[in-house]
Amino acid sequence: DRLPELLRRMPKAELHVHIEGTLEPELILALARRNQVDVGYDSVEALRQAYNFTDLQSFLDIYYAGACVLREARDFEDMARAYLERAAADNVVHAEIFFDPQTHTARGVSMEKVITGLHRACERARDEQGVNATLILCFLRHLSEEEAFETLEQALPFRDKFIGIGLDSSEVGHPPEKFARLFARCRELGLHLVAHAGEEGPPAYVWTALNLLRVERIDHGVQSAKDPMLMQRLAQDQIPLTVCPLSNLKLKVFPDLAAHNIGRLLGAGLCVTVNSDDPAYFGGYMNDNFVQTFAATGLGARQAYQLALNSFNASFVSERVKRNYG
Ligand code: ES4
Ligand code: ZN
Repeated sequence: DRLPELLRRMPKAELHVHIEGTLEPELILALARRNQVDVGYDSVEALRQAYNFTDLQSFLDIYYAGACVLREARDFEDMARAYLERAAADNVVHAEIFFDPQTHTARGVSMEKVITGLHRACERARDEQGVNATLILCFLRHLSEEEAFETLEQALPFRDKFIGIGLDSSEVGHPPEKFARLFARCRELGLHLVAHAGEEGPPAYVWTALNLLRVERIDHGVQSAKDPMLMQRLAQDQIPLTVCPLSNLKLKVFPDLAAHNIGRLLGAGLCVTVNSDDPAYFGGYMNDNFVQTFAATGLGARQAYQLALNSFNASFVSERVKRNYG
Protein backbone atom coordinates (compact mmCIF):
# COMPACT_ATOMS: atom_id res chain seq x y z
CA ASP A 1 0.00 0.00 0.00
CA ARG A 2 1.51 3.29 -1.12
CA LEU A 3 -0.80 5.66 0.74
CA PRO A 4 1.59 6.29 3.69
CA GLU A 5 4.31 7.18 1.19
CA LEU A 6 2.00 9.69 -0.53
CA LEU A 7 1.03 11.20 2.84
CA ARG A 8 4.66 11.60 3.89
CA ARG A 9 5.88 13.02 0.60
CA MET A 10 3.15 15.50 -0.25
CA PRO A 11 4.01 19.14 0.48
CA LYS A 12 1.84 20.51 3.29
CA ALA A 13 1.27 23.50 5.53
CA GLU A 14 1.05 23.27 9.31
CA LEU A 15 -1.38 25.81 10.77
CA HIS A 16 -1.82 24.60 14.34
CA VAL A 17 1.32 23.95 16.35
CA HIS A 18 2.21 25.47 19.73
CA ILE A 19 5.96 26.02 19.78
CA GLU A 20 6.09 25.30 23.53
CA GLY A 21 4.44 21.97 22.70
CA THR A 22 7.38 20.98 20.51
CA LEU A 23 9.83 20.93 23.44
CA GLU A 24 11.08 17.34 23.53
CA PRO A 25 12.14 15.90 26.91
CA GLU A 26 15.79 15.86 25.78
CA LEU A 27 15.69 19.60 25.07
CA ILE A 28 13.82 20.35 28.32
CA LEU A 29 16.62 18.64 30.26
CA ALA A 30 19.38 20.30 28.23
CA LEU A 31 17.87 23.77 28.74
CA ALA A 32 17.24 23.03 32.45
CA ARG A 33 20.94 22.31 32.83
CA ARG A 34 22.04 25.30 30.74
CA ASN A 35 19.80 27.69 32.72
CA GLN A 36 20.09 25.96 36.10
CA VAL A 37 16.33 25.50 36.39
CA ASP A 38 14.98 22.59 38.45
CA VAL A 39 12.15 20.87 36.51
CA GLY A 40 11.72 18.12 39.11
CA TYR A 41 12.69 15.29 36.73
CA ASP A 42 16.22 14.02 36.11
CA SER A 43 15.73 11.73 33.11
CA VAL A 44 13.96 11.65 29.76
CA GLU A 45 12.11 8.51 30.89
CA ALA A 46 10.88 10.16 34.10
CA LEU A 47 9.65 13.18 32.14
CA ARG A 48 7.86 11.06 29.55
CA GLN A 49 6.21 9.02 32.31
CA ALA A 50 4.64 12.23 33.61
CA TYR A 51 2.84 12.65 30.25
CA ASN A 52 -0.18 10.60 31.37
CA PHE A 53 -2.81 13.31 31.01
CA THR A 54 -6.50 12.51 30.79
CA ASP A 55 -7.91 15.80 29.50
CA LEU A 56 -6.93 19.31 28.38
CA GLN A 57 -6.29 20.72 31.87
CA SER A 58 -4.07 17.85 33.05
CA PHE A 59 -2.04 18.29 29.85
CA LEU A 60 -1.76 22.07 30.24
CA ASP A 61 -0.37 21.72 33.79
CA ILE A 62 2.57 19.67 32.45
CA TYR A 63 3.00 21.81 29.31
CA TYR A 64 3.32 25.05 31.34
CA ALA A 65 5.77 23.35 33.74
CA GLY A 66 8.00 22.24 30.84
CA ALA A 67 8.13 25.80 29.46
CA CYS A 68 9.88 27.05 32.64
CA VAL A 69 13.28 26.04 31.21
CA LEU A 70 13.00 28.78 28.54
CA ARG A 71 14.87 31.86 29.82
CA GLU A 72 16.92 33.48 27.04
CA ALA A 73 16.31 34.43 23.40
CA ARG A 74 18.57 31.61 22.25
CA ASP A 75 16.43 29.05 24.14
CA PHE A 76 13.39 30.13 22.11
CA GLU A 77 15.50 30.08 18.96
CA ASP A 78 16.84 26.57 19.67
CA MET A 79 13.32 25.26 20.38
CA ALA A 80 11.87 26.71 17.17
CA ARG A 81 14.85 25.58 15.10
CA ALA A 82 14.40 21.99 16.31
CA TYR A 83 10.70 22.10 15.39
CA LEU A 84 11.33 23.60 11.95
CA GLU A 85 14.00 20.99 11.11
CA ARG A 86 11.58 18.24 12.16
CA ALA A 87 8.73 19.84 10.18
CA ALA A 88 10.91 20.11 7.06
CA ALA A 89 11.59 16.36 7.30
CA ASP A 90 7.79 15.84 7.06
CA ASN A 91 7.64 18.00 3.90
CA VAL A 92 6.02 20.90 5.73
CA VAL A 93 6.87 23.85 3.47
CA HIS A 94 4.81 26.48 5.32
CA ALA A 95 4.19 26.79 9.07
CA GLU A 96 2.14 29.28 11.10
CA ILE A 97 3.45 28.81 14.63
CA PHE A 98 1.60 29.66 17.84
CA PHE A 99 3.47 31.01 20.84
CA ASP A 100 2.18 31.80 24.35
CA PRO A 101 4.04 34.94 25.54
CA GLN A 102 2.14 35.17 28.84
CA THR A 103 3.59 31.82 29.93
CA HIS A 104 7.01 33.49 29.76
CA THR A 105 6.43 37.13 30.70
CA ALA A 106 4.70 35.90 33.90
CA ARG A 107 8.10 34.35 34.84
CA GLY A 108 10.02 37.56 34.16
CA VAL A 109 11.18 36.70 30.63
CA SER A 110 10.85 39.77 28.39
CA MET A 111 8.59 39.90 25.33
CA GLU A 112 11.65 40.95 23.34
CA LYS A 113 13.55 37.74 24.18
CA VAL A 114 10.55 35.56 23.32
CA ILE A 115 9.74 37.15 19.96
CA THR A 116 13.26 37.87 18.70
CA GLY A 117 14.40 34.34 19.54
CA LEU A 118 11.47 32.72 17.73
CA HIS A 119 11.73 35.12 14.80
CA ARG A 120 15.43 34.37 14.29
CA ALA A 121 14.60 30.67 13.93
CA CYS A 122 11.91 31.50 11.36
CA GLU A 123 14.35 33.55 9.28
CA ARG A 124 16.95 30.81 9.44
CA ALA A 125 14.42 28.14 8.39
CA ARG A 126 13.66 30.11 5.23
CA ASP A 127 17.36 30.26 4.34
CA GLU A 128 18.41 26.75 5.40
CA GLN A 129 15.32 24.51 5.08
CA GLY A 130 13.27 26.42 2.51
CA VAL A 131 10.42 26.46 5.03
CA ASN A 132 8.28 29.60 5.14
CA ALA A 133 7.60 30.13 8.86
CA THR A 134 5.49 32.83 10.52
CA LEU A 135 4.32 33.49 14.09
CA ILE A 136 0.87 33.83 15.68
CA LEU A 137 0.69 35.27 19.20
CA CYS A 138 -1.79 33.39 21.41
CA PHE A 139 -3.53 34.88 24.43
CA LEU A 140 -4.22 32.60 27.39
CA ARG A 141 -7.98 32.53 27.84
CA HIS A 142 -7.82 31.53 31.53
CA LEU A 143 -6.23 34.94 32.23
CA SER A 144 -8.11 38.26 32.21
CA GLU A 145 -9.00 40.61 29.37
CA GLU A 146 -6.85 43.25 31.07
CA GLU A 147 -3.79 40.97 31.10
CA ALA A 148 -4.38 40.20 27.42
CA PHE A 149 -4.44 43.93 26.57
CA GLU A 150 -1.18 44.44 28.54
CA THR A 151 0.39 41.60 26.60
CA LEU A 152 -0.72 43.15 23.31
CA GLU A 153 0.90 46.45 24.33
CA GLN A 154 4.16 44.65 25.14
CA ALA A 155 4.09 42.91 21.75
CA LEU A 156 3.32 45.93 19.55
CA PRO A 157 6.96 47.07 19.29
CA PHE A 158 7.47 43.74 17.48
CA ARG A 159 4.35 44.03 15.32
CA ASP A 160 6.31 43.19 12.17
CA LYS A 161 7.41 39.82 13.60
CA PHE A 162 3.98 38.15 13.96
CA ILE A 163 1.09 37.93 11.50
CA GLY A 164 -1.86 37.27 13.77
CA ILE A 165 -3.30 36.42 17.14
CA GLY A 166 -5.03 33.39 18.63
CA LEU A 167 -6.74 32.24 21.80
CA ASP A 168 -5.73 29.06 23.64
CA SER A 169 -5.48 27.29 27.03
CA SER A 170 -8.42 26.08 29.17
CA GLU A 171 -11.54 26.37 27.01
CA VAL A 172 -14.57 25.44 29.12
CA GLY A 173 -15.58 28.38 31.34
CA HIS A 174 -13.63 30.87 29.21
CA PRO A 175 -15.88 31.55 26.21
CA PRO A 176 -14.71 33.65 23.26
CA GLU A 177 -16.90 36.63 24.21
CA LYS A 178 -14.54 37.31 27.15
CA PHE A 179 -12.11 38.66 24.52
CA ALA A 180 -14.45 40.42 22.07
CA ARG A 181 -12.88 43.87 22.64
CA LEU A 182 -9.34 42.49 22.37
CA PHE A 183 -10.08 40.84 19.04
CA ALA A 184 -11.77 44.02 17.76
CA ARG A 185 -8.58 45.94 18.57
CA CYS A 186 -6.36 43.35 16.90
CA ARG A 187 -8.60 43.44 13.85
CA GLU A 188 -8.08 47.23 13.63
CA LEU A 189 -4.34 46.59 13.80
CA GLY A 190 -4.59 44.42 10.69
CA LEU A 191 -3.67 41.20 12.46
CA HIS A 192 -5.06 37.84 11.35
CA LEU A 193 -7.50 36.36 13.88
CA VAL A 194 -7.90 32.71 14.95
CA ALA A 195 -9.18 31.03 18.12
CA HIS A 196 -9.35 27.59 19.68
CA ALA A 197 -13.03 26.63 19.91
CA GLY A 198 -14.97 23.38 20.02
CA GLU A 199 -12.05 21.27 21.25
CA GLU A 200 -13.70 20.35 24.58
CA GLY A 201 -16.13 23.28 24.55
CA PRO A 202 -19.60 23.35 22.97
CA PRO A 203 -20.65 24.44 19.46
CA ALA A 204 -21.84 27.70 21.07
CA TYR A 205 -18.17 28.68 21.51
CA VAL A 206 -17.54 28.15 17.79
CA TRP A 207 -20.52 30.38 16.98
CA THR A 208 -19.24 33.19 19.21
CA ALA A 209 -15.69 32.85 17.91
CA LEU A 210 -17.11 33.38 14.41
CA ASN A 211 -19.75 36.02 15.12
CA LEU A 212 -18.23 38.04 17.99
CA LEU A 213 -14.47 37.55 17.56
CA ARG A 214 -14.80 37.39 13.75
CA VAL A 215 -11.99 34.83 13.46
CA GLU A 216 -10.80 33.61 10.07
CA ARG A 217 -10.12 30.03 11.22
CA ILE A 218 -11.28 27.80 14.07
CA ASP A 219 -8.60 25.78 15.87
CA HIS A 220 -9.92 22.24 16.50
CA GLY A 221 -13.67 22.84 16.03
CA VAL A 222 -14.45 19.13 16.09
CA GLN A 223 -17.43 19.63 18.44
CA SER A 224 -19.12 21.56 15.59
CA ALA A 225 -20.44 18.25 14.28
CA LYS A 226 -23.03 18.33 17.10
CA ASP A 227 -24.76 21.36 15.52
CA PRO A 228 -26.17 20.96 11.97
CA MET A 229 -26.72 24.73 11.54
CA LEU A 230 -23.09 25.37 12.49
CA MET A 231 -21.90 22.71 10.04
CA GLN A 232 -23.85 24.51 7.33
CA ARG A 233 -22.25 27.86 8.21
CA LEU A 234 -18.71 26.38 8.26
CA ALA A 235 -19.27 24.71 4.87
CA GLN A 236 -20.93 27.73 3.28
CA ASP A 237 -18.23 30.22 4.33
CA GLN A 238 -15.41 27.65 4.01
CA ILE A 239 -14.15 28.52 7.49
CA PRO A 240 -11.07 26.35 7.98
CA LEU A 241 -10.89 23.96 10.95
CA THR A 242 -7.34 23.15 12.05
CA VAL A 243 -7.93 19.61 13.30
CA CYS A 244 -5.33 17.77 15.41
CA PRO A 245 -6.14 14.04 15.48
CA LEU A 246 -3.38 12.74 17.78
CA SER A 247 -4.05 15.61 20.21
CA ASN A 248 -7.75 14.67 20.29
CA LEU A 249 -6.76 11.06 20.91
CA LYS A 250 -4.36 11.83 23.80
CA LEU A 251 -6.77 14.27 25.46
CA LYS A 252 -9.63 11.80 25.06
CA VAL A 253 -11.83 14.00 22.88
CA PHE A 254 -12.44 10.74 20.95
CA PRO A 255 -11.99 7.25 22.45
CA ASP A 256 -9.80 6.11 19.53
CA LEU A 257 -8.67 7.39 16.12
CA ALA A 258 -11.23 5.23 14.31
CA ALA A 259 -13.94 7.20 16.13
CA HIS A 260 -12.52 10.57 15.02
CA ASN A 261 -15.01 12.63 13.00
CA ILE A 262 -12.50 14.04 10.47
CA GLY A 263 -14.00 11.95 7.67
CA ARG A 264 -17.46 13.24 8.49
CA LEU A 265 -16.27 16.87 8.57
CA LEU A 266 -14.53 16.45 5.21
CA GLY A 267 -17.54 14.66 3.76
CA ALA A 268 -19.76 17.58 4.76
CA GLY A 269 -17.59 19.85 2.61
CA LEU A 270 -15.73 21.66 5.40
CA CYS A 271 -12.24 23.07 4.85
CA VAL A 272 -10.48 20.67 7.25
CA THR A 273 -6.71 20.59 7.80
CA VAL A 274 -4.49 18.14 9.72
CA ASN A 275 -2.02 19.49 12.30
CA SER A 276 0.15 18.31 15.20
CA ASP A 277 -0.81 20.77 18.02
CA ASP A 278 1.80 19.77 20.69
CA PRO A 279 3.81 17.05 18.97
CA ALA A 280 6.36 16.47 21.74
CA TYR A 281 3.52 15.66 24.15
CA PHE A 282 1.00 13.94 21.88
CA GLY A 283 3.31 11.42 20.27
CA GLY A 284 3.58 12.61 16.72
CA TYR A 285 4.53 15.30 14.21
CA MET A 286 2.65 16.06 10.98
CA ASN A 287 3.29 12.82 9.10
CA ASP A 288 2.48 10.72 12.16
CA ASN A 289 -0.87 12.53 12.35
CA PHE A 290 -1.57 11.91 8.66
CA VAL A 291 -0.43 8.28 8.53
CA GLN A 292 -2.11 7.14 11.76
CA THR A 293 -5.37 8.97 11.00
CA PHE A 294 -5.62 7.56 7.48
CA ALA A 295 -4.83 4.04 8.72
CA ALA A 296 -7.53 4.23 11.41
CA THR A 297 -10.32 5.97 9.50
CA GLY A 298 -9.94 4.54 6.02
CA LEU A 299 -9.49 7.88 4.24
CA GLY A 300 -7.85 7.59 0.81
CA ALA A 301 -5.69 9.41 -1.74
CA ARG A 302 -8.50 11.77 -2.72
CA GLN A 303 -8.80 13.02 0.87
CA ALA A 304 -5.00 13.24 1.17
CA TYR A 305 -4.89 15.60 -1.78
CA GLN A 306 -7.86 17.59 -0.42
CA LEU A 307 -6.24 18.00 3.02
CA ALA A 308 -2.94 19.20 1.52
CA LEU A 309 -4.77 21.66 -0.74
CA ASN A 310 -6.91 22.85 2.20
CA SER A 311 -3.79 23.50 4.28
CA PHE A 312 -2.53 26.04 1.74
CA ASN A 313 -5.95 27.55 1.05
CA ALA A 314 -6.50 27.99 4.81
CA SER A 315 -3.07 29.56 5.35
CA PHE A 316 -2.34 33.27 5.61
CA VAL A 317 0.06 33.35 2.65
CA SER A 318 -0.91 35.85 -0.03
CA GLU A 319 -3.38 34.83 -2.75
CA ARG A 320 -0.58 35.20 -5.28
CA VAL A 321 1.63 32.69 -3.48
CA LYS A 322 -1.37 30.35 -3.01
CA ARG A 323 -1.82 30.18 -6.78
CA ASN A 324 1.75 28.91 -7.03
CA TYR A 325 1.17 26.22 -4.38
CA GLY A 326 -2.08 25.03 -6.00
C1 ES4 B 1 -3.27 23.46 23.66
CL1 ES4 B 1 -4.28 21.08 22.86
C2 ES4 B 1 -4.42 22.72 23.40
N1 ES4 B 1 -5.62 23.26 23.64
C3 ES4 B 1 -5.70 24.50 24.11
N2 ES4 B 1 -4.64 25.26 24.38
C4 ES4 B 1 -3.44 24.73 24.15
N3 ES4 B 1 -2.21 25.25 24.32
C5 ES4 B 1 -1.33 24.32 23.97
N4 ES4 B 1 -1.95 23.21 23.57
ZN1 ZN C 1 -3.88 23.95 20.05
